[in-house]
Amino acid sequence: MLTQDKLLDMYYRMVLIRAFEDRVHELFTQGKIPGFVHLYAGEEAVAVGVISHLRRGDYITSTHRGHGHCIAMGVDVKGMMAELYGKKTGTCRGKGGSMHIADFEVGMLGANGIVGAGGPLAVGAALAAKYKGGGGVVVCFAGDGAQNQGAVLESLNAAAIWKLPIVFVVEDNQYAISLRSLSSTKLQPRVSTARSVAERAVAFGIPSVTVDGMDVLAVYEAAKAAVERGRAGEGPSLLDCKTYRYYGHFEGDPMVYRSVEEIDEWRKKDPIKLFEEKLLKSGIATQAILSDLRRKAALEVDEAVKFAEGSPYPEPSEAYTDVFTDPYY
Ligand SMILES: Cc1ncc(C[n+]2csc(CCOP(=O)(O)OP(=O)(O)O)c2C)c(N)n1
Ligand SMILES: [Mg+2]
Repeated sequence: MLTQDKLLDMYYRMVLIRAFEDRVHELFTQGKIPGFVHLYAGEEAVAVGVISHLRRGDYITSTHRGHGHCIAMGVDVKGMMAELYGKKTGTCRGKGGSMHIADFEVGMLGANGIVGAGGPLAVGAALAAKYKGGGGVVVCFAGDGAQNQGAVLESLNAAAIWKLPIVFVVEDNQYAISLRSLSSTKLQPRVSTARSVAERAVAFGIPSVTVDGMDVLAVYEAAKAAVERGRAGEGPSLLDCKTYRYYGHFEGDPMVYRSVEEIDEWRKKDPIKLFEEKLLKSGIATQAILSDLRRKAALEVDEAVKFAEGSPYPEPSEAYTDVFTDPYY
């Protein structure tokens, strides 16, 4: 049974992700944030629904669209915003940017610019967790497009054969850049003839379930069983979460491959609105409590922007510190 505190904490994390992403969209448009940025707005229920089961010592691997995973894991948003600005006070001292935020302290093994690269990292972390004992679990977030990467398929196989404590979370936001990757049944398949990753998991002997990824409580319930399986040493599971990204693939994407009507349809199923309705209807929260939490999230993001803008860039002399690049190679 979820307590009121836990439910409101989940709500707060969702609105904090949304506030962060909406602000980053504005800041990017104003030219304040350099580099590539992929926003998670619309997909909040997936990260929060799953990560709400994790405890200290568990790990996640992430994607190029990693801000939501970071915030749900408890990465400090000031450090995240400074990282996006390329500042010295960033989570990775400004050297990683949006696509490479990692914070091992909270179990966040890193966003990743290489699609599918989280799979092998999750296998490694889960092998370590199994070896150490103690019931640690690893969650591997990956997109629908990533499911067609060889490394991800090999990771599913390795996890199954070694009975690793991994929850593979597919964030099926309907697109891999501009292509419908898996779920389209009406169109001629251009990427894969598989209709769902959940079906494909069966071939690996991995229990899987398809989940409404816009409903945080549905994700939470599905993840509960998967995380418990992992902790009990029963091996991996896969959650195929149907969701949608509100912004383009990356900031600056002209989005010619989808219609405004399609975006509006999904926005009607907004995960935050849906959760609000449930919290109000069940008497867990009042409008006043929810709007206070939204205000608190907006303030936290304001503070993060102030912090980022007031922070220095790394010195040119530090170009080769805190990175793995060998300048003489
Ligand atoms: C190995 C590799 N191949 C291709 C790319 C280029 N690329 C970046 S994101 C992306 C699509 C990923 O789609 P999906 O896994 O569905 O994630 P989403 O962006 O929808 O969250 C591609 C092909 C890459 N970064 N890495
Ligand atoms: Mg996708």
